[in-house]
Amino acid sequence: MPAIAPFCTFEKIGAPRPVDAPVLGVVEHTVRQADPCLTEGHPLLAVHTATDTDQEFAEVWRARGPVRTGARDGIAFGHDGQHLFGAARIPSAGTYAEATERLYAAVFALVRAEGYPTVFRFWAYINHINAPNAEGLETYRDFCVGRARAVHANGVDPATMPAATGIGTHGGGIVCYFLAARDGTRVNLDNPRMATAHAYPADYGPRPPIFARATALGGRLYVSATASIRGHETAHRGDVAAQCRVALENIAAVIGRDNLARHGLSAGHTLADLDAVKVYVRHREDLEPVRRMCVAALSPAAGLGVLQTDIAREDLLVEIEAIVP
Ligand code: 3EB
Repeated sequence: MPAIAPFCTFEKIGAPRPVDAPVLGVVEHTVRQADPCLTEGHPLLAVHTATDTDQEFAEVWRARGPVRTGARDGIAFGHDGQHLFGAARIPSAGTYAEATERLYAAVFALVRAEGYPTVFRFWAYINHINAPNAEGLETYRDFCVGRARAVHANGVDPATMPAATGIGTHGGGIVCYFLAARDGTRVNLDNPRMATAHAYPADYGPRPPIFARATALGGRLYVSATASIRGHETAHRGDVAAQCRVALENIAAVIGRDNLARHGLSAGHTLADLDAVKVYVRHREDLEPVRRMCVAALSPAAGLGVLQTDIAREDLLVEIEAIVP
């Protein structure tokens, strides 16, 4: 029996948790940022992705048994024998490529050393993501340079890089967290409607983003932050409702039966199967309309968090990530 991959629930920050359900890691989406730390037996970090306290929630990753914690190269981690959750932060700086390369290299080294070689989900929250860095390069592109260098310098095949979120935060620097598995088969999925990110043309930056559109592991599907992109081009500039619709259509395409069959998987899912949905909205006035569109498309039982952040491309107004549990 392959191990069941971990799942997260969205809970009220500070709400009491049952003692019989150990926690692998917690990410608080809040109106402030706090460096990763080890507390109450697991890693905890706070990301400034909310602009109002009514957007706040805690993303709680459950463990399958007792959790051991540690820290290495600035990465705080928790692991339960099957899965590892790690978190780190790069402080505010004029350029990020070097520190990003070091951080991803440290992640690759950590998961090898601890015996969880299969990374299956990455998140990176980047301050001033659309602003130029000290050398005039957009900060998101600066981040992509560092990640690409780390992938190549460490002999990692770009096609093995899993689903990811690369998005804004109002807090300083870059906050990163990730999940890795001891064993189990990871299948990275392309989206038939979208170009493979690591094959984007050079107009999107000196080095491409490197992530999969979704990753299947242990019976679950982790869907990357997904936007209104067709091929490699932004669709519906300036129209948030149309962008939200295309983002949802793109997610439906990546989790659907045809796409899974193309990747050798036999299941098939629809938007009604999604849970742990995080919706990132660029402009405050778009929060409620986007929330309403997502509520209409999702199961009423789905965990849903709607946050206000900047997004990796200046012309993207909304981005959506989710899990098929
Ligand atoms: C895109 O598709 C939009 O750099 O890890 C989405 C998900 C995006 C992940 C990343 C970036 C990342 O190009 C941006």
